[in-house]
Amino acid sequence: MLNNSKIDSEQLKKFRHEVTRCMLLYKFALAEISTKVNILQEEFQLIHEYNPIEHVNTRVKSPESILKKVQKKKLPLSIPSIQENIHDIAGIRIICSFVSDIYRIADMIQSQEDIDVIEVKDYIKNPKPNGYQSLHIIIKIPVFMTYGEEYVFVEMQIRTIAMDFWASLEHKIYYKYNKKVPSHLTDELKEAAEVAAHLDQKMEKLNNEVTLLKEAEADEETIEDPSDTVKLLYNEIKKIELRYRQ
Ligand code: 0O2
Repeated sequence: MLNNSKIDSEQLKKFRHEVTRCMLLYKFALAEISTKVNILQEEFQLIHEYNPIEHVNTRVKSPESILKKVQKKKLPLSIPSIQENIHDIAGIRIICSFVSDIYRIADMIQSQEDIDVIEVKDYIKNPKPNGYQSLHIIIKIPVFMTYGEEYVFVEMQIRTIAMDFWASLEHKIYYKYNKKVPSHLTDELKEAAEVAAHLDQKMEKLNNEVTLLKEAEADEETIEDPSDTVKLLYNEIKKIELRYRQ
């Protein structure tokens, strides 16, 4: 633990080494979860011919933000305490096309055997009073280091484009007004969150209709001549080969 007493150069070196090791752990944890998400995305695309993920961002929390959280939560200023009590140092944000995709992705991640689900906060079913919506999942994921395996906390935020648009604007307004947003703006933000949720519902409904139409069209496709089947399969294999060579 760090305190105000003098530290010598050996202690400082040790501290630097520990902090670097710790930051690397979070970086590797994010690399692992990103790989898992990429695999799900590609496989989903293959099976359902549709990509449920719009984009993915990862970040390691800045040292300033970590220290602010240490103070806010009145935690001891030590690396083990920070690792144990601050669960969002490594964060991944997955932006999905539709609300149903959020739960599909969440289920697929949560069912993986090497992932420990620590906490789920569903701000979609229960939005925050200000209107914030998102699905938050705190997981623990193993990272394989030279000295053995370490389980690392990662915060996953899964949301739609509309939820993300709202959250990023609200975040800007919150900091612009130094966390004291005038009440007329908080009211309007709440209203905007409801509009965003309505848009999500509407888009999902439209998408369901399009999917049904596509399924009906696919059922009608028949091949009359057997030699056409060979040509068709050959062309399909060529297309797949080209796609996976890229
Ligand atoms: P940053 O800069 O994004 O990292 P805890 O993490 O448990 O101590 P809390 O608030 O109980 O704190 O966790 P919660 O509710 O799961 O929220 C964690 C993160 O969700 C926040 O991280 C934000 O990224 C996001 N978030 C939560 N509420 C809101 C909100 O009202 N508006 C917006 N725009 N984002 C929100 P940080 O650490 O606050 O910030």
